[in-house]
Amino acid sequence: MKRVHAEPFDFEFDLQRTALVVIDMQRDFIEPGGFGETLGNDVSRLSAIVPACARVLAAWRAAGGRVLHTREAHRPDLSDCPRAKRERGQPTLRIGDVGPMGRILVAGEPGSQIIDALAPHAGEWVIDKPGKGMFYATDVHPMLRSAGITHLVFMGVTTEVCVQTSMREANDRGYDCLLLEDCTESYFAHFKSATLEMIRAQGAIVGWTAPSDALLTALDAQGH
Ligand code: C5J
Repeated sequence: MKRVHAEPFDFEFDLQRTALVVIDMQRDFIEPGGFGETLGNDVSRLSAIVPACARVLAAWRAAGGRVLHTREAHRPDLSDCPRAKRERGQPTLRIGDVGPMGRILVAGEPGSQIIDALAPHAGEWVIDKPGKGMFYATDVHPMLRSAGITHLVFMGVTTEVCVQTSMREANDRGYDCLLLEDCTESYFAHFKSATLEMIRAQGAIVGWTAPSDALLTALDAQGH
């Protein structure tokens, strides 16, 4: 068993039964011209976590752990995009419209690709999800269950939207979940800090949080 010094108390996991989940580290959220920017956000906040995510990913792979990458992406015919999601707000471009990185938030378009620094390796799970949570309208639960996964370590964006939603869905399905504090980010600093607090409150009501160094120490990978 591995033990991570986390809050509100240590997080223990068996590497063979744990997956590293990388939420939506795709160009649409991290780079200018994508979905994040069309909503009026400063996307440069999110790219700051990429080096920490890359360090964890390298150490996790070196330890032999399973990896799941998600992308928020809709079918090209938008049949899985509810009208309410497409029409809400005043974005400069809507889901499915053509932007500088192809059609916004559509599977297979350049904007939906995971950024090069965190590109999936062969054999890693990669799923497109139409919702904010990774369990909604996907095969993630049976896929993880059939691989014997019981624990999840989360990284990715944005903290209070797709990361938190996925963690809450996972928690309700019985997974023990750890969120790496410096490997997640929001367009709004106060939303990130509030989310970290509410996850670990009340005795880890949703899960645990820890800095990535604590995970690297548990993996015996400091210096990777
Ligand atoms: C958002 C996400 N923020 N990946 N998606 O719309 O968090």
